[in-house]
Amino acid sequence: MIKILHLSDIHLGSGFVHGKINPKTGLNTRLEDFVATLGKCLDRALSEPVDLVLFGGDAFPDATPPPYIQQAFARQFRRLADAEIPAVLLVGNHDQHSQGAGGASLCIYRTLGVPHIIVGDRLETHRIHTHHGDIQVITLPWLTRSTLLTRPETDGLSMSEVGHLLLDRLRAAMEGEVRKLDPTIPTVLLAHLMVDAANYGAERFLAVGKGFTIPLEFLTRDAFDYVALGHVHRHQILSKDPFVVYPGSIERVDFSEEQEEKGFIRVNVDRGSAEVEFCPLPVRSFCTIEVDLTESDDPHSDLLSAIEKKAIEDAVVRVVYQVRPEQLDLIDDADLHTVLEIAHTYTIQAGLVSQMSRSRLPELGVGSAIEPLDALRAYLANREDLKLLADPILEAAKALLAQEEFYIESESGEMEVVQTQLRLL
Ligand SMILES: [Mn+2]
Repeated sequence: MIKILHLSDIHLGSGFVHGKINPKTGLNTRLEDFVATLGKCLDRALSEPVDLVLFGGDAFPDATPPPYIQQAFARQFRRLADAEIPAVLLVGNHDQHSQGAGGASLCIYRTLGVPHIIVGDRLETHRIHTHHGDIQVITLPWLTRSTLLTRPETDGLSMSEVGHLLLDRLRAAMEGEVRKLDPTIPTVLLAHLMVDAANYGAERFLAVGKGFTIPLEFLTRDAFDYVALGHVHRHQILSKDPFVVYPGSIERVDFSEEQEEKGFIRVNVDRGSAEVEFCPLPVRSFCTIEVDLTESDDPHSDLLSAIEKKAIEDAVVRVVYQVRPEQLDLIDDADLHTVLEIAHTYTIQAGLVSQMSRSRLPELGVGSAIEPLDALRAYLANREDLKLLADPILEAAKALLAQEEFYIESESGEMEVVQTQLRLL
């Protein structure tokens, strides 16, 4: 039996907006949180000790992290190398450089020949020796259209035709890897991808408009004893035969992950069987306090009692409240800041609701669920000053939501967003 620790989506260097500068270290506290949490994962790997660590991709927010963030990451994984525990670092979409063959931030570990660290930046099978025998790990990094197709092959094809072609190629390439496998030792597929059966979280917005989804049956093959995934930030088990698992991100990247438990996976794998256990991590909590005070006689007290009901100590807090303009003076801002001081960081968003726009925008009221495009339409309809831009804004929003149009333009989400903004300008 081989003992594995599977973690994913570290995103070291993300979410600084939710932190503050630690005066003792000069570092953003969210970087310190992320490093501490990564440290806790690897503490477990060392204390067991496990035979192998699998990282499912997205080490940093992009392929060119600042040196102090690269170093923080390297210092942690160095602990595994020192303990001679092999680790496979898979390349996620955030790790790939947007310039075609620009490489990935993680490739430096291969270039330097760091012992026991394997970089998965292509579809490839690695046979790894561990203290409890050999295991084969197939790495499948984030795929883009240019990974498997050339431009002439895709000219004139629709997005869904390109998607099918890509999947055919991937199927053939994967078949080639599977046929080379040694059937007598355990096999793990380590992949950074979007499975069509997954529930998405923040990663959908962090990675606008690229790539394609993989059908679950592509992953549930007899050849695999465990399928270790990365990319989706919400932990989920998509299949139990074999286990197909997203550990989720190790820390909350933003408020969309407020309700999600964070952790990593401990796996025991043998040829033909696997046991998995989700191990929660004690991460900093996020807390949204949303309250409509427009009908309140004493908005300040009502706001305070809404805050009191929540556990805000050391949390990343956002207070969102709605008032009518004539109520605004009744909110004591200084008092509010005093009450919120025990939070790690906080933001206060006050929304002014005039009688007129309330009647015009009932669909945007607190607590009502509404499609993003309808919300945008309602918002634009209420903004005289944006009248001329309304159509292009809606068009760009549609394209972003559809995720497809911009995929044709370039491989990089960041660049695609820029293009959208340029179009608006
Ligand atoms: Mn990703």
